[in-house]
Amino acid sequence: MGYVDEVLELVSKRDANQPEFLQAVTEVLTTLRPVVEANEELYRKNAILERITEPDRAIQFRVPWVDDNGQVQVNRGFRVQFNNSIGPYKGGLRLHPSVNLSIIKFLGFEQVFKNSLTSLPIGGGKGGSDFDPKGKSDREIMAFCQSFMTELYKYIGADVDVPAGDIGVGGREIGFLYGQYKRITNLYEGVLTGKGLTYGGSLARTEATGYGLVYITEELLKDHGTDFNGKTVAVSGAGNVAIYAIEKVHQLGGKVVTCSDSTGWIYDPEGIDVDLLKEVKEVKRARLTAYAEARPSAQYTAKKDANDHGVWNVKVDVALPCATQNELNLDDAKALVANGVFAVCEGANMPTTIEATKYLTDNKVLFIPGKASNAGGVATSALEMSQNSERLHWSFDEVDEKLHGIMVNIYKNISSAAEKYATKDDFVAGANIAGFEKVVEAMLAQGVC
Ligand code: NDP
Ligand code: 2IT
Repeated sequence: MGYVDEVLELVSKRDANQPEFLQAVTEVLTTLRPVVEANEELYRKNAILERITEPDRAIQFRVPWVDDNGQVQVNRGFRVQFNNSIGPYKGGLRLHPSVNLSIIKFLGFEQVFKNSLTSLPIGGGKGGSDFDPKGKSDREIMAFCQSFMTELYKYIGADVDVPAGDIGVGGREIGFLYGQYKRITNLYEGVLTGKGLTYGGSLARTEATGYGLVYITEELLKDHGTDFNGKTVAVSGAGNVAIYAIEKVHQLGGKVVTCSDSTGWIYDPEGIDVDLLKEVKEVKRARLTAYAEARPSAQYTAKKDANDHGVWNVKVDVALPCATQNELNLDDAKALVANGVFAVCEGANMPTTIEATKYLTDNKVLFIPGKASNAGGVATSALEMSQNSERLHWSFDEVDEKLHGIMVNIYKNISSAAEKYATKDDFVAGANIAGFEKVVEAMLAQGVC
């Protein structure tokens, strides 16, 4: 049996009850075959694949907090510090009832390769909790965040591990988390990114993941003789990544006609009104029904169940999944192909199932995986860390220009790795291989650790 298959078997046995983690490991290791086979003796001797699939540590803790009725609630908190070979652990915190160790490990594993692709010095980690922020008052959110940080602060630091936002964690939550870290440690340091602009945040971090996704998609389109002008685009999600992806597509001359949340989705043939969407989601924290009520051209469809992904049935040129993992399955891929989709680029982490990815790429749809196409968020987090270290503040245009350059560079690197080791335009292999090579070189240089 080859080395890749041996390690896949080992991980499947060891983590049999972690389906999302196994999915991510399978997707990465199977595409690494050409590189692993070329270096089999060296990698085996140094147990590179065994080490890269096992986190440095996984911390789990109790998060007790008091709700508005005076009742004590208990949630489960996680921080998985996956690999710090090329820099301090870096990755977001997710607050969603579905969060468990499997989900945090898959996200931490992906983050290792993504962060490497940014070309900036950041290792991979992820954390979060099964706390559900929906319907909670600001005071309850603060109580939860303070309790979460009261445990988390022991394991993080500006040069150790730097968390940020993810699903359910935006500016409000980062503010409460930062305040508690500062209060406990008495340190004013860049321990979190995505901070507010008055206390060390970076301009353009809010926009960065969505903008970065569209910058790399634009590069892909350019490389294939076209651009966003006049293109119709489907976006899923209606959160941070989705909103700023929609905004940038519109700036580049495309038209986004869909968005969604966990209960329903919008089809708006006139193009999504991004200012209205921001008002509904960022200010009012309301459902998409509020968007449809305020916008005559919009049609709202309630989801029948969690597997109802109506947005992928709309005829579009480009699809940008920006909600959550496994939200684009084989049936969705078939619908997109039947409607003649040209490119699918992932804004979310692992939104496309392995079968759907294969179907899309077998049918010659251009496909960029999230670890490359959503890396603009974490890359701009690393730029926030740089600004914090030098105690300076860069302009919006300066950060945005750097972000653009980083995304173009990622596109170049994943394209050339695909051509060198796999086939032209196999960006899944290209992203995994390009991300892996740098981490492995650092692991080998640092010896057994
Ligand atoms: P937000 O919390 O801002 O938005 C998430 C959106 O996805 C919401 O519209 C939400 O709907 C929907 N959603 C979340 N979970 C589910 C679910 N289980 N089923 C259906 N819909 C769901 O998160 P972000 O925009 O920050 O994150 C979106 C994706 O992008 C995630 O995969 C995240 O890991 C990834 N990502 C985020 C980055 C960032 O910088 N924020 C960077 C790189 C990747 P509802 O509100 O109804 O739950
Ligand atoms: O998945 C991701 O890359 C993020 N949620 C952003 C992480 C970060 O540290 O900015």
